[in-house]
Amino acid sequence: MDTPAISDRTILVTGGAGFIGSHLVDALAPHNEVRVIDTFATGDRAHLPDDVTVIEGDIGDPIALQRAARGVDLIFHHAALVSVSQSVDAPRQSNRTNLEASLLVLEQARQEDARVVVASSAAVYGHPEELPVSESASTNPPSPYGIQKLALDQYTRRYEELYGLPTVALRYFNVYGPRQQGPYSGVISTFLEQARAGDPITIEGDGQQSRDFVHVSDVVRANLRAATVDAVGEAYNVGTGERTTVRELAETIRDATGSSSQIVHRDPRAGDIRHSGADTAKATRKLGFEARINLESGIQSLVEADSAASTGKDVGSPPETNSESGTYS
Ligand code: UD2
Repeated sequence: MDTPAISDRTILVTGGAGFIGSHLVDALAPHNEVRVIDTFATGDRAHLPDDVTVIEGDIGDPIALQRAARGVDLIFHHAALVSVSQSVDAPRQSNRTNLEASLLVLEQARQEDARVVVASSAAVYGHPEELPVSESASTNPPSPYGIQKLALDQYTRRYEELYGLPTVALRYFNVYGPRQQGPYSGVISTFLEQARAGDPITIEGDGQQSRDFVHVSDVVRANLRAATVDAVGEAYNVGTGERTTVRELAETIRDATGSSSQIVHRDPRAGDIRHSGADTAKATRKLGFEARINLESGIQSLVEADSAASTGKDVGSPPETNSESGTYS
């Protein structure tokens, strides 16, 4: 199914200067009036196109949020404290952004009668009882981050039931791609950095744990579909349906970079989830979304972008490995 073009809308992207938000802004800005609210604590102004309106502020500040949301007809809510370990260290602090301030965003959407697409997470499932994990699986998050995302995910769906607001929650699996950076940025960017530097690639535990890695450009496409889908008041998995072990990932990255880094093992991460993988059937059927970029080509394009940056050449998006065929390989 083709991704709908969204045009001539007034749109707010919370966390729009962050990793996922800024890619979404890139897709929207040419054809819409786009506003971004961001604290720039982790977001980067350099990632924003010139023609967006930027409100530097916190979504927990009702005045700033009101100003940002006035007159919008669509809100993509991506502002969050994304670190699971930080949420364990300071649960109230992350709860303030991930839940309390997020409720302000939902209330503001209600005020403006705007559709809201909310960034939820595979973290809501906790340790899945069955794989792949479907949206109707039990939810038992072990971390404050997961608890906050689960509450937000439920609020998002209930806002449709209670107030008739068109809402969609997107449960992201492990998202990767350009602009992912910083200490909480995820295993792919960490391994790439280690491989490029020739440092040891550090696997936590035995490396047999697995994840469903989804490219940020696919995540953008899922958001664009959520902006127009008829089936609102729902949560959808956003993953590829393919699982890769951390060991395989380390080897793929070492090969793709041509690095001579050693692959080493250290202690497993406390509370780590062993396996995570999306059942994509509902998203395919009701959201009309299927991931198109497989892990190898996604990593390849990150490696090429890096060498192009050092030679000044431009590289496009990664090739789509599944257009409409339903086969993902
Ligand atoms: C991801 C999300 C998190 C939450 C969670 C839901 C990211 C960055 N985080 O956490 O926000 O939604 O899923 O369950 O997407 N690892 C290594 N070496 C390293 C770094 C990581 O072996 O240097 C391992 C780590 O122990 C884990 C796996 O790689 O088994 C993935 O780690 P991650 O931090 O990229 O993401 P995850 O799944 O913990």
